Amino acid sequence: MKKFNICLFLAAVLLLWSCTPVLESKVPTADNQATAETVNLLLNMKALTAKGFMFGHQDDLAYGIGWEAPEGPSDIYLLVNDYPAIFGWDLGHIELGAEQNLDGVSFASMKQWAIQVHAMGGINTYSWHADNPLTGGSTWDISSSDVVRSVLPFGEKHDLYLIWLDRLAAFFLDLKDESGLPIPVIFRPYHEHTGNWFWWGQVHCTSEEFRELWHMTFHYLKDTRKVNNLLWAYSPSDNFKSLEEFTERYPGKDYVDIVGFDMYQQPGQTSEHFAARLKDTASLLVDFAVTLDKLPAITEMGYEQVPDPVWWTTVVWASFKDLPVSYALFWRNAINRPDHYYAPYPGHLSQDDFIRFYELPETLFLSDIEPENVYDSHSF
Ligand code: BMA
Repeated sequence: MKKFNICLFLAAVLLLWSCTPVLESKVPTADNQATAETVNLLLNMKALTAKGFMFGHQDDLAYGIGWEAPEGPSDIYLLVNDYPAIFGWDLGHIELGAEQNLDGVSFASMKQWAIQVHAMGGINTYSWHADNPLTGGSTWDISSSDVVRSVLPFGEKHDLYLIWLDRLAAFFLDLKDESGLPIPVIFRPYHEHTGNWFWWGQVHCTSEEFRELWHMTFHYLKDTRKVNNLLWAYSPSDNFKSLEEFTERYPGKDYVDIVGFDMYQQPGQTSEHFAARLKDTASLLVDFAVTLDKLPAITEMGYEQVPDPVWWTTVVWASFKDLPVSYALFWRNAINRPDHYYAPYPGHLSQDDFIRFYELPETLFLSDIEPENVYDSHSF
């Protein structure tokens, strides 16, 4: 009888165990402790690729052609009465404890704009042109190839670098909405690492060192400093032709949410040639993103001064119209460099084409994504 009872009990336990649904503990974000709103943002960005691709602009609210905040509000707004969906910012010099970034944008204002963008329903993304921690030079100081090694554990600048990461973390932790919840943002560190112009570039460190740099940054922010409002974006330059080349320095599936590349039309390059390259490279990216199960985006792009009057529809739109690219971030309309601008403004020769581009249903600006509330759960 006793034996029978034990058998019955074991059978019941087994049955119960086999019927209990396995709890899916894996969140879709690289950060397994990401806030609910951060997870929602990634899922909503994925869902939005079915609707179109989002237009992004660097430093859009800070300055433009002939104005600087508090004037504004934005070169894009002045043209189309709407804002970009994606707002790019750069954190270079946050590591120094400076009040302004390397382009003279105040970090205090940048925080206010991040809060404004979030409240309007837009999305913030941050790059980080960090100074050279070994030489004290700028982000473009490539005089030494020991820099990455020097900031890794046991390196001579490791302790300094952790202080830099503390300052970076403090900025992200300070991004709070009106109810005190952390604002989810995209972080795109160590960009264009397959080029050689930044201290973290390809010829200045080994693949292992680059990956270790990424892992260290990721874990320090996420685990030590509890920054759990970041989507992590990986953005090499556009010089890859195969998945092997694209992932040569890839930090790994658990460290990345968005994969992309940076690509610029060069002076003297025809729009036809550039459009063909952009389309091919974006198609490769989409294939890789599917293979890697990540969200594809053009993390930076542009054509300085946009000298082609129909560039927006014939190059940008034509390249992305059939691809599930999440967004394309166009670079800044610099206030401190008169010839250095990448978005149109009222009176620019490409303004009519940009308005046509804006009106296409599949180009997504703020008014297109705002009703979706990208920070809300849509019962995923
Ligand atoms: C570069 C240029 C520089 C700027 C840097 C960081 O591409 O726009 O003038 O300092 O980005 O924003």
